[in-house]
Amino acid sequence: MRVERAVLREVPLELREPFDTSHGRVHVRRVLLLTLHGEALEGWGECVALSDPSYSAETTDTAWHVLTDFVLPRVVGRELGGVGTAVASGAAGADVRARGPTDALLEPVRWIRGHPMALATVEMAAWDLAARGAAVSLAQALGGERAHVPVGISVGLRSSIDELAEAVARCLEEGYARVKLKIAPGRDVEVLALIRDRFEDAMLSADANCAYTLADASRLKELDALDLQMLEQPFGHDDLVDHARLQEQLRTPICLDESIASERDAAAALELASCRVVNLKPGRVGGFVASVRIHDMLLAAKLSLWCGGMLETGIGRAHNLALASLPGFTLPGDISASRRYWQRDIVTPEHVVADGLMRVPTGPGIGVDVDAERVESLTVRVATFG
Ligand code: OSB
Ligand code: MG
Repeated sequence: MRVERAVLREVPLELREPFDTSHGRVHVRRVLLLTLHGEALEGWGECVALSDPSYSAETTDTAWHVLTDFVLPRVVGRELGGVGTAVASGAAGADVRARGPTDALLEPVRWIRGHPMALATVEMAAWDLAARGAAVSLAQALGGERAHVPVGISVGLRSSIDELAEAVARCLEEGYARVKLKIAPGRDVEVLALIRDRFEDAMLSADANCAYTLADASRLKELDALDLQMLEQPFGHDDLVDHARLQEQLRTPICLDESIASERDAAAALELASCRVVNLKPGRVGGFVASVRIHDMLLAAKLSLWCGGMLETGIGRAHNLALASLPGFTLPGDISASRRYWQRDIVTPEHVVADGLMRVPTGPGIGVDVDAERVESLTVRVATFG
């Protein structure tokens, strides 16, 4: 199938409540949505870059720049591969899955350094389009096996313990299998200890978003008493060595998020024993091909894996659900229901949680319908190619 046309839109969407982490607040999510058209079908991609360079170096605006000035003009008009053999599975399937339908499509942009989130927007939209072309679900195309995936929720920093405890109680009532709490220096051990006291049996984890250094090791070791499922990304976004040093001294498993920006980083983290768990976000590593390769590597090495989130709309959540249906994603992902962030999602049906599980869509491609009219009416800028 030829990719005949690409439409990139910026759609600012207000979160139901601001989301606070150790690196700042998000209230309006400036989402970039990409539509790839081919053979009267369309594939959707969502760029996960935040509006500021706090989580990673990319932003909504750098992604817009790279996509419109360098990527989309070179990709439109080119051939998209199929996903047929991947669905058939087996050794040949594994090979095709590892290269993906986008190998030839993205060949003219391989020289671009960095910008994985911008590139993943195209890569993932292309997988959606290719899966629709083959009339299979994205999950099937990627080699997914599960019809439902376990899901958790990420709770931002709160101004008081009571407010936080209330939020945790609500999440557990809503059925989330795991609750992740954001932490920051001065808002860590004592807060988590109080929450642990109130929710003795809950599966809890903590995410520091790079807010500590090795000098905080003794403080972080106090977390071992709290029976956390994991401690996510305590140290720098590009660190693997200090994480390995901390993991040696810590019983709580370390989970890396920001530090795993590529397949190479995942291999280095394995070699150095920097973590026991990985939070894989397809946008952060450049898309599904890299994600599936990392998945296969970590599964073989018996590391635990789960799919993270980036405050996505229902489009990005559908991509994540498809990925999380692969067998190596054994821990609950940060794949919360549409209503967690949105008054009204831009897809139907909305994503819902029941008993700690979310259904993986089975329709063609991402398996949800995009409310194109609403997207159009919310669009603040648009760029069309082809
Ligand atoms: O560190 O996992 C993170 C949101 C934005 C940027 C980074 C992170 C997060 C989350 C929320 O924790 C995940 C989600 O619910 O989408
Ligand atoms: Mg994180």
